[in-house]
Amino acid sequence: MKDKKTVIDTVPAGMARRRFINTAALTGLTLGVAACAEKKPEGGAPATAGSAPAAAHGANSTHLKPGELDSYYGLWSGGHTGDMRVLGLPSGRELLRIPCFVPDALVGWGHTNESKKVMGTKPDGSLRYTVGDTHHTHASYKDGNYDGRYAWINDKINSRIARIRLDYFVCDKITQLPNVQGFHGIFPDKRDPVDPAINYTTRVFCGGEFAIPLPNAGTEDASKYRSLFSCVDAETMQVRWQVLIDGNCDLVATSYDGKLAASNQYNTEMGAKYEDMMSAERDACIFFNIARIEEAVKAGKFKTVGSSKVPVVNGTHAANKDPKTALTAYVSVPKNPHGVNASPDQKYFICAGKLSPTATVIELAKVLEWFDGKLEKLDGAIAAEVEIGLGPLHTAFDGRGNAYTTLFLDSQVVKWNVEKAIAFHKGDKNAKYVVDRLDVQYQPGHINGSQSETIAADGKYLAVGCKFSKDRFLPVGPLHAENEQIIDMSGEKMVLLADHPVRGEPHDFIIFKRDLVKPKQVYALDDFPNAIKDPKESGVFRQGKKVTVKMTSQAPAFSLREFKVKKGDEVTLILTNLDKIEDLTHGFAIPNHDVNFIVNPQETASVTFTAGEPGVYWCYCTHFCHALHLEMRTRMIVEA
Ligand code: CUK
Ligand code: CUA
Ligand code: CA
Repeated sequence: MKDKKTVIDTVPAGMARRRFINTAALTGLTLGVAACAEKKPEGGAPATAGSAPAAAHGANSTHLKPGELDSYYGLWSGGHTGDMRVLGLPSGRELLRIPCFVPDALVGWGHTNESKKVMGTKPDGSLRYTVGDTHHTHASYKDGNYDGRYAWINDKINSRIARIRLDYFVCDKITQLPNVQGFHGIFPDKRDPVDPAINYTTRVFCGGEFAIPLPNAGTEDASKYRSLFSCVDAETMQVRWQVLIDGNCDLVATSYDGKLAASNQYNTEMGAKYEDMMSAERDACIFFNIARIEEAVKAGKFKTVGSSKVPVVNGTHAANKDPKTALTAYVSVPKNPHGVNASPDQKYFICAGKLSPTATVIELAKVLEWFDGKLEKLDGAIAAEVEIGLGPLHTAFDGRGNAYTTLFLDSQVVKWNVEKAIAFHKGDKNAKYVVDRLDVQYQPGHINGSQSETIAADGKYLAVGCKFSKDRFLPVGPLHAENEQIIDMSGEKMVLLADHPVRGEPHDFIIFKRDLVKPKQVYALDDFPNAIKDPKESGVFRQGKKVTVKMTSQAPAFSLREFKVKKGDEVTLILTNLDKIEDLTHGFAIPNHDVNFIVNPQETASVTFTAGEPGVYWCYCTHFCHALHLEMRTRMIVEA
């Protein structure tokens, strides 16, 4: 293990000498992690001798003086908490959690009727799902840069995609993908492939990772399972179409011209066990020709699966042999690749090897030539395939021609130059494409740079999501925080700036300049059809056993000082916050009725519950809003 780095740096990266990780080496993989646990803390010493200390660079720092604002937003996937987290960068301060797939106690997500409608309910009114597993998040584009309209995030467990409005930073729609299990990669298109006037995102692509029977009626013969690649309309959030493929989808990326979407495939073997999934020496990166797929849908060349009405076109090998009509192209990539990322110069897609120590650079122009029948072999689209280190996963960019790839097994970030890698691949053995290596703590997964996946990549800050934090923070029992590290990427050498503990497990994130979003800090009353615009509309309105309570809040009082209902009533309580002042949020909690939610300035929210045992229940404001916050109460009197 001690010579690992030297070996990689000196062994010629010829195709014949590639050292794939085989099944036997999987044991080594686990051992590697264990060995790291015993590794003495190195104080973040850079991997390369001669990496200068942070002070010598001084270009960028994570330190902000009190009251100073961050210069970037970060949108972080929340992982098991099923939310999106908003961070300020470079400080790394967490500013907000936007609940999406999982109930949230602070805002009452999953408790209010409005949020339940977004999340989806069973016929009895209870939530369909209360767990989630978000991995990937990306935002809408215009002219190759973020336009601040939307962000999207996936839920792998239940194949749901959530949209976040970036004016209010709230989740406003959730769609479940039909006939998909393990929805993993997600990426919006960057413009329309046909209409040049549409220079912004109108579609979001979703990769299906687990193959299942289609339709999903139990069968043990895994060779019959298939995966679907889905396209969701960015505005309506309806599923527009799906593509039946061979193999599976993992991560997703899109070209800047809008023509292609790509997804790396680690299970072209279509295996059901991990040994089978890693039996082949090469897998693939699949490219989807968006315009052709939509022509096929228009021409009625599709089927449907089960009860779903979504058109499914055939993107399998067998149906796409002729490049001139092909909907898909499968470019061969070494063993179980992970991650596909589009470079900000708009020219390349980069797949990391995971079980191969390589990165594969695929040239967009060549893939398009193949679709035009001008490139005989798809392998000709591979511009480079070079060794970069062990366990490469995800890649970020600095806009200066360099790629930064996480090496899970090496616990490093490797900075490498794309054009030099191409030169090396073409035979220039003097081309030193590896620019720098930096130890990170430990076992990094996702990586992203400021503005990295846009044409405005600015190469300032790099964030790395380390899966293991081990000794980096105070011990807090068996469950460790993960370690999100911030790196100064502005110089030749990377400089580690800061560690940040995060609750597991975020996976993916994006970082963009703060002026790209224009958040509104107060709602408009008209945003809510059930708003109570005047305190005089307050009152208790009964229709049999169904009771509607209308109320407003204005610090430090609710418009009703008390209200009466009867035991067993189905009570719907609608609360409008008439305060207009920024940051003046009120809460509303009812003891013993499982009710607690907030209303932000000019927001309306409602809850429906069954009135319990007769008695007095002090409903109180849960959000500190006023000197008389504790006095801000109303009584619910439940009569027999
Ligand atoms: S996967 Cu997690 S480290 Cu779901 Cu994005 Cu690569
Ligand atoms: Cu209103 Cu506290
Ligand atoms: Ca494989």
